[in-house]
Amino acid sequence: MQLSPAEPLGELSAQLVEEERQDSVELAVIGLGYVGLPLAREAASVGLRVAGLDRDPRVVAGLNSGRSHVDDVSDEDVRRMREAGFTAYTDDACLTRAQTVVICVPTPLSTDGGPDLSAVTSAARAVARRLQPGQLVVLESTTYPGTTEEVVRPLLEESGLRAGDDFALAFSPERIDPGNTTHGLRETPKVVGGCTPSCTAEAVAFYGKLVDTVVEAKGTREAEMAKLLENTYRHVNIALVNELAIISRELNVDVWDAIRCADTKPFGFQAFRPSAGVGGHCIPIDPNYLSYKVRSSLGYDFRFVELAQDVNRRMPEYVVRRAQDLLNTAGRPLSGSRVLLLGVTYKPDVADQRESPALPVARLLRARNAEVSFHDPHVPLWTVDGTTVPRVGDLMTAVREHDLTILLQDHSAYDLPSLADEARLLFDTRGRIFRPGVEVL
Ligand code: SAJ
Repeated sequence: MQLSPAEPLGELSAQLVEEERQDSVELAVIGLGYVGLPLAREAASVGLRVAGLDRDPRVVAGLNSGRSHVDDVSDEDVRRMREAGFTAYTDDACLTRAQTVVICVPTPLSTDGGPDLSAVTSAARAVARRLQPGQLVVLESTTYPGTTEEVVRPLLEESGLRAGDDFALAFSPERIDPGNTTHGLRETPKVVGGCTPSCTAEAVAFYGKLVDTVVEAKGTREAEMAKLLENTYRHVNIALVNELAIISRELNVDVWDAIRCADTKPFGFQAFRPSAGVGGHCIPIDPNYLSYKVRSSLGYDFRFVELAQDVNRRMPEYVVRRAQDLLNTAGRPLSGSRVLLLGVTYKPDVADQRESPALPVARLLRARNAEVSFHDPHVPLWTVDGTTVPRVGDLMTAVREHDLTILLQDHSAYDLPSLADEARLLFDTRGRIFRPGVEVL
């Protein structure tokens, strides 16, 4: 910056402050995926200056060109963010200029089923290199209780700055629900837990600008555990109804009707429903963080999670066994039969295929020499173990031509009654079509 010597000191410092202010951003988001990008969008929409940091240059280039790669964020959203001053970077220099840094990187499972925190530690090291006194750092990535204190904090304090004294550090679980049109970031209460009360207060003040309700946790561990409780609760209860579905069939009980009846209870019950398996980036993954922490720190199994994993993981095989029985009843072996899978994403009306049960179902069908095809309005191309699965064109023609159609995801685009009318054999794993001739899970 060229300083003209003629400037009176007062104007000079004002100019410096203004230029510094223009360079500074209120928020830097590390990880611009389904969690980070909606956070950046909300911050930009309330007038905060936002920088985004992502290691993928294609993501950065796309965003800076006004294109979104996240289902729930439109290109128009990104263009508005850009007009509000949002810029994406691959270089972490932007972190120096941020008042608040939020880490929203993925926490997948490693090959041994434990947490893979490599993205979190890499992000924490980048923040440490740029850490400034007075900054607020928040981890949003789902992880086991203790990560913020035992993993992130030491990495940040390698900067020489102390959490709680020189900078603030907190954990705030992400609660982004892909495809949810009623509960976005602003409408979903945000839990925050800081390393110290002052850290919590700073995190509350920051999120208070973005969301309607901020909930103070006792500390980082309670905030980390709250997220795992939320998702383990779903995982365990989905496993419960999955096992109940298997048992009910043996007992000649319509489990779907039993769930429908139980769901009339206005308190103390939440309905979950059986399916071909539990997919997505949260529910089948997050509980493993808890069982990992229990096993590694306490030396014993978190049995609920282990059992739920076992039940949910067995659902694809159960579905294929039921398909085989259904074809046998029709006098056809599964081997050589043409089987059409409807819905290969992990849940209805999303394009995300992560951990989708369709994958193991297709794998098991192929292992039994079935000819597998698929249809999904959100998936133009699908490969299983490196082999492309044929995608049928006209759906009504396809269900007439295939020996068996299996409904895995009841996308709202599907005309289920017509499918039931036309299908040669239809196996509904989502409990949507109750009529004679249609097999339901
Ligand atoms: N599933 C069932 N039976 C059910 C509900 C779900 O088999 O009764 C299956 C789905 O088909 C899917 C998987 O479980 O394969 C996960 O479904 P989900 O409805 O839990 O959807 P997710 O994975 O998108 O979960 C998200 C989570 N949000 C966050 O982690 C921030 C979860 O915490 C939310 O509770 C959930 O959305 C929601 O409420 O919809």
